[in-house]
Amino acid sequence: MKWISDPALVGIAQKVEAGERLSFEEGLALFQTRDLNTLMRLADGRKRALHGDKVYFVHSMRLEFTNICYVGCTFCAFAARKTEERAWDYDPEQVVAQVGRRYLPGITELHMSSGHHPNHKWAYYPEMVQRLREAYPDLQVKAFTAAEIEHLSKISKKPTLEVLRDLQAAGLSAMPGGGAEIFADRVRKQVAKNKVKAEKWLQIHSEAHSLGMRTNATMLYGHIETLEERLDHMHRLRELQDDSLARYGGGFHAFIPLAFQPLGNTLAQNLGKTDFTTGLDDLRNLAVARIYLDNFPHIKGYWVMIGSELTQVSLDWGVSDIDGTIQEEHIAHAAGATSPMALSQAGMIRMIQHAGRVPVLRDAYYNELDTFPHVTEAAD
Ligand code: V47
Repeated sequence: MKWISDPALVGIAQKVEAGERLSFEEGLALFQTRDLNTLMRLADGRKRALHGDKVYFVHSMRLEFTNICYVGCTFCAFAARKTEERAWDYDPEQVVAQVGRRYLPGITELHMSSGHHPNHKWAYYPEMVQRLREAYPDLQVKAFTAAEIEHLSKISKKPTLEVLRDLQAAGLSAMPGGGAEIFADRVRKQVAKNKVKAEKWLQIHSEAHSLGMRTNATMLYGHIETLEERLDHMHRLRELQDDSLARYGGGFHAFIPLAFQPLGNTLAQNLGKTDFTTGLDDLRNLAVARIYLDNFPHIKGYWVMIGSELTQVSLDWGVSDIDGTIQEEHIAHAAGATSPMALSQAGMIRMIQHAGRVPVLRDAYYNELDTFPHVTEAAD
């Protein structure tokens, strides 16, 4: 390991290469090091030990059924009030029609998360899932963040476990990882004070795991959080994943860092911030996640928020999944994301192949549907 220039990483590198778990202090040393070459190599080693050259993606569709939301998270530029011209709100029939508008043959995953609508009744949600499953039986519905599940528990007056059970019975396949933001109280109070508390977010995911439902976890970084708070966030997820694996034999599929998009939201305005996260911060964050979250199968590079060029580079930094084709995305784009609204399957395959990796088309359950060849030439 003669390439290691930071003495603080020598012992850590030995542990990572032996497949041993890192302590909080060691995780922090990874965040603080300037020896990014070693960080990259360690993350890539872990990724290769798990998945070899494979990189996963899904042919997917995104739908936000409403942007009307009463919660008021300060980082959000997506939420609208009912009276605003840019507000939308689809009833279950319109949701099915919107899916029809975006549908392409071969799409397997429908990812939905939306605002906390002040007036929808509980029955709206299972009905929407059921109608979607009837109209598109091959679509796997990954929907409702833990924050939304808590909202549904309030309006239905049912415990969150029962809400999840009912939605699963209606056809819900999996849960996305949104609404996690940063778990630390100091930050949460400033960015999402009216939203689900950290403990409840974790409890809801644990409940979903107990029902055999797989979920994801996100972390919104690049605003007011410290590196310790990022690692604390990962630490709490690692603990829950240990517990879910031990008790239910499955838990989180993927961890997805979400780079703060700084336009059109009050958090950025109050901070006087107009700059996006830097490329190396994005890569470092992904690499630390890959190493620290040793019980997570996948770390996702989310091209919508970090761009497809950096996502391609991130395949050397521990990333094993690049989400999906998406079709239309509104949450990040409302806050200034400059990425396209969608990628084609061919574009995703090319991105992975030209990084020297093997593209694997998956579905929402991570079943492998197709594998594309390894290419040695970077040119078309
Ligand atoms: O919950 C909102 C975040 C999330 C901003 O599970 C912002 O596979 C950055 O959860 N800057 C929605 N982030 C997206 C999400 C997601 C994305 C990709 C894959 C998966 C998955 C989940 O976006 C929200 C919130 O945490 N968000 N505003 C912003 N200005």
